[in-house]
Amino acid sequence: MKQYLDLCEHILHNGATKEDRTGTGTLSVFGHQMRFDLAEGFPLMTTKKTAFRLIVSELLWFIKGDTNVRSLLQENNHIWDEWAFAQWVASDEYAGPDMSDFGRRAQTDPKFAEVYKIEMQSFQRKVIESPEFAEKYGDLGPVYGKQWRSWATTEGKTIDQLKNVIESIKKNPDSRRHLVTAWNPEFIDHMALPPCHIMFQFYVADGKLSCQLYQRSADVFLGVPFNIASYALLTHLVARECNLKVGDFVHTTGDTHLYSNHLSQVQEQLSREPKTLPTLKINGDVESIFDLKLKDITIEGYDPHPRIKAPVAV
Ligand code: THF
Repeated sequence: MKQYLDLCEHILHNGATKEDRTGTGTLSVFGHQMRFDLAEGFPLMTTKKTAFRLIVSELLWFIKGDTNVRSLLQENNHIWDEWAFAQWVASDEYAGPDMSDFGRRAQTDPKFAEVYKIEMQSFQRKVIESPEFAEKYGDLGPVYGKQWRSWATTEGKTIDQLKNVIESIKKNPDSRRHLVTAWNPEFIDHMALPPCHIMFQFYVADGKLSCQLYQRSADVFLGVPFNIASYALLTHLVARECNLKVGDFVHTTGDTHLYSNHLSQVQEQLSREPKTLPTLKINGDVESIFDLKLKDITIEGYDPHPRIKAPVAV
């Protein structure tokens, strides 16, 4: 995926040094756009192994309208753990060792990293074993799933944006209002993390469905490979639902950054030669997007370069 490697080069050469909320520091550019023709193959990184299984289970979690990490943990998906853990260790009920600023301290202090690991594992175990604990501390607040499937109205009703957008694509494909938004200003303060992928729009032309995402903040090394594959998958799923072929995925990003502790990993990735893109397979026996399970969605012909590890900024 040349578009992605070009973006990495662009930030390395033109990025401004910028501090951020997590205290890690970044190289950053503002406003960038990539376009992926989904007919050319499924845009999953080939220059580093990317865990497709985690991308599918996260997207199905959004599609279900779920906002609790419990079901992710049950599928052995840990990409949202830190944000739930942050709520737990900040609560009155938490009585363990001090976990303030755990994300940064775990990177810099090996002794603390040990203590953190134990506390995190104990948190994960409690979420899995106790539905009551999970309800209280595993919930990330009104994040993506809530806004996509049950946006709260002033009249006490809910709006199912995802169902509505699928209906509108089927009934009125030429509409310019095929939108779903996760940015709900009234509830931003109640979310463990305000949404990064804010809004997406579908577009139909020549029997093909395209999708554009606006992402306010893009962690180019760790998050963006997930975000591209996730929205490419969503486009495939909605196209299948509406009997359309797939068109382009257009990825528009705001603060587009490389974390300062990801730079050597990016250099390593840039030294690698991209390979042929894999193909997506969806179980044809399952009709509705709302009934799909993890095992129904697979990738074929994926032969990436090895994984490159990097710490996630919390
Ligand atoms: N916060 C930050 N700093 N970056 C993000 O990408 C991000 N997200 C979500 C919410 N907050 C964020 C969470 N998404 C990984 C990938 C996606 C995430 C969080 C973490 C990650 O660590 N991936 C690793 C390993 C995964 C594994 O195999 O367990 C990787 O190498 O890809 C962006 O929406």
